[in-house]
Amino acid sequence: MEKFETNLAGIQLEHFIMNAAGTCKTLEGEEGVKRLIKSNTSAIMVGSFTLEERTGNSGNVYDGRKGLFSLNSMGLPNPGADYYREHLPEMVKISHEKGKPLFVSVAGFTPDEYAELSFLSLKGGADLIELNLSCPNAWQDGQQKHIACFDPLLVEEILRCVEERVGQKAKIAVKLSPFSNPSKLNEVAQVIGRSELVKVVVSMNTFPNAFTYNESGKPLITPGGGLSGLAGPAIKPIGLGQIKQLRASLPDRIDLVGVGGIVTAEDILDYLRVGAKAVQVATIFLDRGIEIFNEFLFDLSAKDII
Ligand code: RRO
Repeated sequence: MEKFETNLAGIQLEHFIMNAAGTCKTLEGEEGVKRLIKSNTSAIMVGSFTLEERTGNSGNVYDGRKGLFSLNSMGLPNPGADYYREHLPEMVKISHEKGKPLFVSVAGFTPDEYAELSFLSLKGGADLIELNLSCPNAWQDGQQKHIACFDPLLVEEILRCVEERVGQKAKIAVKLSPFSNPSKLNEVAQVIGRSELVKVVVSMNTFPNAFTYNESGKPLITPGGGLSGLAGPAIKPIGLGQIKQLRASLPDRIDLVGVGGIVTAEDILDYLRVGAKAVQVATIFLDRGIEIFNEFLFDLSAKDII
């Protein structure tokens, strides 16, 4: 697998394909990690997790048309910081025993929460923290919470607070939403590029507030009146465009991870061609399960890659 080796933030990876946040189920315990260590993912991404435990949104929260798109409004279901404080060391241990780094995605509702969550994840032994600046599905009293990455000043403040708490050398990634406004993407990239804290940018999260009806003419997804995060093959060209723009805007020292609509080995190569060093998969993993990593690696072996 030598030709697939890569590294992110100086962390050596056996190959460049891993699961995306939101796909490793930790609500019921460490089972998600135990399942993923049996797979051929190169790293294990857990979370996103929040300070408080959350049951997540209710009703139909994940659906779609296989091969076209998925929609979700999970609403950050996770067992909260206390659970991670207790169980993260064991998750890290079993991942490391299988030679897989453990990455943790954290989602704060304030800059201080991002700082606290990063601190406790690093203390628990996580190899990399992914600051989820792009969750589209947090609703409270009928109001949708801000998506942090669309506010450059807020991003700056989050990075400042996290750096103050964990130090500049910590291995920190940020995960962004897709930007439809190129100047806004560039503005946020400038903020990130100025921070020595960020070593990796992950793009992209789901496209916020998509909507469709089911066969009975009702919103397909229940929470938020049906407004939900769009993922899957439909968004791949957007994902490639985000990585291409980010590669042009960010300093070379920042590694890029591409996510969005990967279904085939060719899709992975496309992300690498536009500047990603690794990729994450969500929808295809949820559709097809842990075997997907082996299938990608098998298909890639048959191709000429540099
Ligand atoms: O939990 C979710 O609803 C969710 C999150 Br945190 C995220 O970052 N992206 C997404 O599509 N769903």
